[in-house]
Order: sequence, then C-alpha cells, then structure tokens
Amino acid sequence: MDIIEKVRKRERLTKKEGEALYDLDLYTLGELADEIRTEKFGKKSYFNINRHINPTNVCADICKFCAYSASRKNPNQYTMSHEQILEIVDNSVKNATKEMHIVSAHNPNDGVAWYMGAFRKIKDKYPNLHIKAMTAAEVDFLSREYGHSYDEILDMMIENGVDSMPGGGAEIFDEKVREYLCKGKVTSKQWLTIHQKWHERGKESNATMLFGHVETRAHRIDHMLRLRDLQDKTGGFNAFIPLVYQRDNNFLKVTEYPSGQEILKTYAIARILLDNIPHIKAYWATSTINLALIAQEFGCDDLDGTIEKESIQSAAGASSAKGMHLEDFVGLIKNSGFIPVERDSLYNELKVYA
Ligand code: V47
Repeated sequence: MDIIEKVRKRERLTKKEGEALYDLDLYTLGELADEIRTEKFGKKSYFNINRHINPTNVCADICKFCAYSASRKNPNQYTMSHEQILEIVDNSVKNATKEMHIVSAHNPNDGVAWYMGAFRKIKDKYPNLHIKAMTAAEVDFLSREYGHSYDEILDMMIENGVDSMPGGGAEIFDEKVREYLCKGKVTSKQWLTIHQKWHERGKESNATMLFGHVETRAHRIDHMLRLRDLQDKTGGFNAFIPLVYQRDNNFLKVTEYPSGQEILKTYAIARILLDNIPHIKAYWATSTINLALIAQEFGCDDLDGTIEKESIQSAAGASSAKGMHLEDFVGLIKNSGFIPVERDSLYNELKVYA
C-alpha cells in the first residue's frame, strides 16, 4: 500500500516507511500531519503559563552541545540557595505562573537533599503549583553519584512534591551518536527505563529529541520509534518535543544546520509516526516563535508556554532568555488562525481564548 494511503487510513508506519516520509514534499507532509492534528484538536493550540528555573550550572557531565554548564565556555558558576529559588517562585506565582519547570546541571557538590529540599519547600508553600522537575539525566546522575537506585530517587521525588517529569536528557537515542555527543551521561536504555518506572508510578512525563546537529534523518526516526514502543507499554508520555539544536558557545562542531523546511518536516513526521503520544510541542525557544506559529499547520498543537526566563537554550543562542508576555503570546496564536487554549501541565483546559 502507498505510504500516503496508509497514513490516511491511520495505519501504523514501520521504520522504513518513517524514513521514507522525509522524501515526501513539505506540503504533502504538512497536509497529512494537519489532518491528524485537526482530527484530534481542531484549531486549538495549547500553552501554559510557566516559569523555567535552572538552579545550578555546575555539572559533572560533559555534553558537547551544552553551552549552559559552567567550566566549559562559560566560567560563571552558580548554584542557587533554596531561599533564592523560593524568591523566584514567589515572584512567578504573583505573575500567575502555574508550573515551575525546574532543570539543573549535574552538580556533584550539593547532594540529593539540596534537590529534594527545594521541591519540598516549594510544595509546602504552594501546594497547587505544579512542579515539573528532574530530567531522567538528573535522576541517573543522582543515582550514580549518591548510590541510590532509580526507584529510590523517583520515590523521593514523589514524596517531595514533584508532579511530572520534563522530557530533557533524551538527546538522540542512537548509541554511536550519543557516545559522541554526551559520553558518560544517562544511556538511551536508562533514559527509557527511568520514564517507564515513573509512568508505572501513575505519573506523566514528556520526551524530547535534540536534532539538527550530527544526527541523520534515520536516527530521528529511530528515536521516535523507541518512544512509540515505550508509550505502547505505559501510555505515560504527554508530549513529544523536538528541540532544534542551538549552535553558540559550545563544543559541538556542526557544518550544516537544518533549514526551516527540514524542521517543519520533522515536526510533521513526529505527528504522523507518534500515533500514541497526544501532543507534539513546537518549543518556540529553539524553533523561534515565527516557525513555531507555522508549525501549528504542520502537526504541532502545543507551543510550551510563556517561559518567563530560560537559561539552557538561551546560553546556546536561543531567544528565550526573557520569555514572552501572555497577551503577546495569545495574540500571536490568534493572528495565526488558531485558538489559544491555556492548559495546566497535564493538558486539562483552563481557559479558551475564543
Ligand atoms: O535535554 C541543551 C537541550 C534540554 C542545547 O518537558 C539544547 O516540556 C538546543 O528538557 N540546543 C533541556 N537544546 C530542556 C528540556 C525541555 C525544554 C522544553 C520543554 C520541556 C518539557 C523540556 O535542553 C536538554 C538538551 O537536549 N539542550 N543544549 C542546545 N545547544
């Protein structure tokens, strides 16, 4: 059967067929992805009012793509105290933030108690604030560094108020590319195991893919299909987030960057291939807001959020250091022909901006 016909019949594609999707022209792919997106969500585009906090940039691991960690091209080390973290949270809550997205470097100086204590203090003060925290890479780091099992770390996260896990640390699952990019960090298998264990606790998470560097199209398809396989078992992933590689201030030498067309094709293919992950997020911090708005027509139904401040991608050149004003964000989505829907972190609808 022709691949387009298969997609139209909503039949699951194989790895080979996934790779072949890239040979279709952008408009055909966009049309297919948009049909699926519209079937699921109509013209709704989801976002949340969130704040990213990156409490430390001191890192024991070395990832070539990272411009955020200290001691590489960025000599300015910092580690926030719990009081500093709480001060940020206080201000964000005043600005109507409903989700704190907390991701740190792998700091060998502070211990598990520093990570967990911060979550506990936030949750005690703001029981209704959603804490999305700890990438699988952080879970693996704390486990390795301090001799706790993954189960113990995940249980501690729940006890201390972490509500969901972000999708970071997935990078590219292909073992050879991964070894080149971030040798020594959480392996692909471990990343998937950690998310599986989290889902088995009745909790939800996201999954990212860092693309547009040294990986091939086939590596992206492989990455997506490993996620699809796990999702078949657990159903715990809410969103898939293709992160466009940012090139500044890091140690990864890349000669060819993806075009807008290639990025849009990748979003559309994610929508088509990942038939069991509900949301495809165009994370505007790495795609630029303009491309994220167009991505709504190529299968993406989620634009992340207002962000307020972000330090990881912006260190590598992204324009997300300052976030976006709610009114601007809503206005842009409306002007692009979609219906902005403020959601909570688990995709319950809070407000439809009709
Ligand atoms: O895993 C690091 C990425 C991720 C670069 O779950 C880079 O909703 C691009 O996890 N260029 C952390 N990306 C961010 C993350 C995230 C972001 C947005 C939403 C969610 C979610 C999760 O940042 C890391 C890494 O892949 N990253 N350096 C760079 N140069």
